[in-house]
Amino acid sequence: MPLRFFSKLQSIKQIQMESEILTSEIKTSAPDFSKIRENFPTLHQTVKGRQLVYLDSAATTHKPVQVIEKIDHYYRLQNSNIHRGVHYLSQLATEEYENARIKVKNFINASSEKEIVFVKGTTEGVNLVASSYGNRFINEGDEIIITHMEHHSNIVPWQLLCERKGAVLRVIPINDRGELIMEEYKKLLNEKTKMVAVVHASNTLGTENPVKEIIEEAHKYNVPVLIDGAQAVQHFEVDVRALDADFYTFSGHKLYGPTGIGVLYGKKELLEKMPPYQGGGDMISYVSFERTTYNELPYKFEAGTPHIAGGIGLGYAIDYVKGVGLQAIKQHEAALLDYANKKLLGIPGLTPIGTAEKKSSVFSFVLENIHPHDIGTILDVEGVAVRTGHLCTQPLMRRFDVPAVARASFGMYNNTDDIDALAEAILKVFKVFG
Ligand code: 7TS
Repeated sequence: MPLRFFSKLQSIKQIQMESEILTSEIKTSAPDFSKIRENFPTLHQTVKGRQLVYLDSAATTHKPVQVIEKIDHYYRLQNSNIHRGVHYLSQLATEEYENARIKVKNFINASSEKEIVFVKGTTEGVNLVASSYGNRFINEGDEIIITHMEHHSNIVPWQLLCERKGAVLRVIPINDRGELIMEEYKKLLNEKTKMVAVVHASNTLGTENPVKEIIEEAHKYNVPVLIDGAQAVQHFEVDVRALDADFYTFSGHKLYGPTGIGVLYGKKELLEKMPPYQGGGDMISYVSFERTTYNELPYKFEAGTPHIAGGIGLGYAIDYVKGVGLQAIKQHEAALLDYANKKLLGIPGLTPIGTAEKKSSVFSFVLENIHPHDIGTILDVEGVAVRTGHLCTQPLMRRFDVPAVARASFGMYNNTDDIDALAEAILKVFKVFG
């Protein structure tokens, strides 16, 4: 190994060790969430002259400095294309990227890293399955079951497939609290069902769906199930094998990692049967003008140069989340939601949207006679960042008979002061609108 590379490798190893020390430090003692907040530089700034209060983590989470530094480090010292170079940097980048895949595998307890396909995000994960599995195995008259609370990214890819194939979309209804009506689901399942695609936790309602039971029911008909975990993996532990999920997809940027990278988990036997999603470099084994054979899993589904820094960054985001501990994060966020319920539900004229018994840390609401966009604008002046609109769940807006909602969503770095600031800002909204 050339000397100058050796010294860089030493520094890389040192940074890795430091990161491990940091995460093990957090883990051995109960995490101090006020200290954790200090790790997120974006939060420590003023917006329009006010201290930023960030309550939009369901849209995207901020990134801890540990992840930002790793990405910076990658571009400074390791940048290279992967899977194709014998040179040192290429091998190093490949090792880091593949190591991230192993971290993902362990994070969701998949059986093999071959089952971990890197994609752009949840949206691409669903599109991959709808295109590849759907084109091969779903035909005219077949049925696909989704729920009334899906994000558009778990509706539209299936609709496109239905249009191509003449298949039919079926929708599991929800009750007024925003919970699935499981009896109706069981009635929808039949011999024609060829796929069930369900969100694990709703981005709008916060509802945590009983996905294990949903999967069990579908498997009675030998129907595969895709779980949209975009709002799950950052809030509680997910074990794809315990769930017996066939496909599970999530986005890195909602898990304290970079944008533009996500994961599609698929059971090996299913991925093996599926044709490639896109063609190009890296996904092939042999190419001639007459015939092409494809690479082994997971590369068969990863055409072209991937988001290398993103994959590596996601790996370190997973280290960070595991270092804090998902159990602790879950408890912390449940306490925040509890506090928000106590603080906000008492405000006259505020109606919550989504009151499921099992709920993750999302608080959507409407205010009497005030459009959610106006709420968002006033809150922004107060430095409080929430999301307003249909939240990419238009059918859900119609179900609750609202044009849009305002949504506060919490991450591990939020605290009760943030909720107090939100409550005060909501009172200002009422003042402004009389
Ligand atoms: N599924 C769910 C449940 C989501 O919440 C989102 C994004 C997606 C899929 C799509 O994820 P992407 O990373 O591929 O875009 N949800 C939101 C949201 O609630 N506000 O902004 C994005």
